[in-house]
Amino acid sequence: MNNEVLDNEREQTGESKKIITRQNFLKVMGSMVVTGGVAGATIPFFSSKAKKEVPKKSIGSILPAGTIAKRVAADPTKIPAPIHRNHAISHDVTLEAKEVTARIESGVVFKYMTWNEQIPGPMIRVRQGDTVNLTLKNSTSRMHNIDMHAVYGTGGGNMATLVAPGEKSNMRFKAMYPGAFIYHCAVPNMDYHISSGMYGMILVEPPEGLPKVDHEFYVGQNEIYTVKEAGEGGLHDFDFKSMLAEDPTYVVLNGEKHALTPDVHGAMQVKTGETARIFFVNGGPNLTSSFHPIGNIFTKAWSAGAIINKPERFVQTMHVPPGSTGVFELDFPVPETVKLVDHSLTRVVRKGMLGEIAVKGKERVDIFNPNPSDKT
Ligand SMILES: [Cu+2]
Repeated sequence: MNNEVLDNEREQTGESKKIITRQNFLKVMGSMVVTGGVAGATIPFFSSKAKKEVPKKSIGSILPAGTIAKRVAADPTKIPAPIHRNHAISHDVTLEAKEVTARIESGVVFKYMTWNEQIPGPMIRVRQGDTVNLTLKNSTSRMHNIDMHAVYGTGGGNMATLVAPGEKSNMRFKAMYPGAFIYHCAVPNMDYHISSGMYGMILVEPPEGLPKVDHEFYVGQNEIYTVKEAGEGGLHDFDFKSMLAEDPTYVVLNGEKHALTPDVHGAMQVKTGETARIFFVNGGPNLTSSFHPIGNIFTKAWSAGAIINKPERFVQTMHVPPGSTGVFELDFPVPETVKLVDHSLTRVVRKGMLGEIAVKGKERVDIFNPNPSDKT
């Protein structure tokens, strides 16, 4: 076993616990403010830590025969139901930090860091005025925490929720304002952790609730930075160098290349005449998404997830910066496949950023006729 492997294993087996104590964490977060943000290179802790976390060689650069990688893409339909309630309640929510070796695409695997083994992490749904008891459970060998943008409080709860390997942390907050908000890990290497999958959404419904739709889907975009080229087989180790250059290997919807398409886990399904609402969260950590439904339009679009604002109407492409969300409604008058993309199209063509909604139903040639010369 060479030193690189040993170094990596030390990091994996909890040496990070000694390095990042709560006290240390405070200092580091303080120095970030002093140095003007999280640019990385000016923060000694940040760069030395970075070196520790990146083995130069993959331990297993070729997948063992018969390896079946886990699914890490969240099912976009598995979300809490809309709220029909006129009073406040308390919610007990537990998020578990778990590392998962899973596929990015066929023959390519990556060591993801997740909340509850899914990307994006579970969607939390509450009503404005509700109280949330949030517990973080850490089943990994690294420190984690949560910065939740629905929280009034220091760091969105990042100090309160800081949790060491094998331990639990807890915070309680009242959801004071409505909207769809990101939550994300916010330890000093937060860009690494978010890129590896540690982000999700909390939806705080306004007291009157949301308009009725036929379907709701929950999806999230993030970048993955690896030491190999996109499509190169085997285990892809994380790459700090390409992250510093903000030049990802993959840009993905729900953590995997083409996860929500018939080729992988299946498209989202609707029928003609129905409506759908998409809850979209951009974990980033660095790239703004130009989110667009090919072959369709957002009939209503709430920028930044600010759902009590008047929506924009019939919008083709919406900017969703990292650390933000968008809420979008669509109509489906004709049968088609709607492709959800980031219209920075290299990310689609070469980096994997694509999901699909399959619309089944009767043709409406009065609206769209692909063969107008046909007499039928
Ligand atoms: Cu983390």
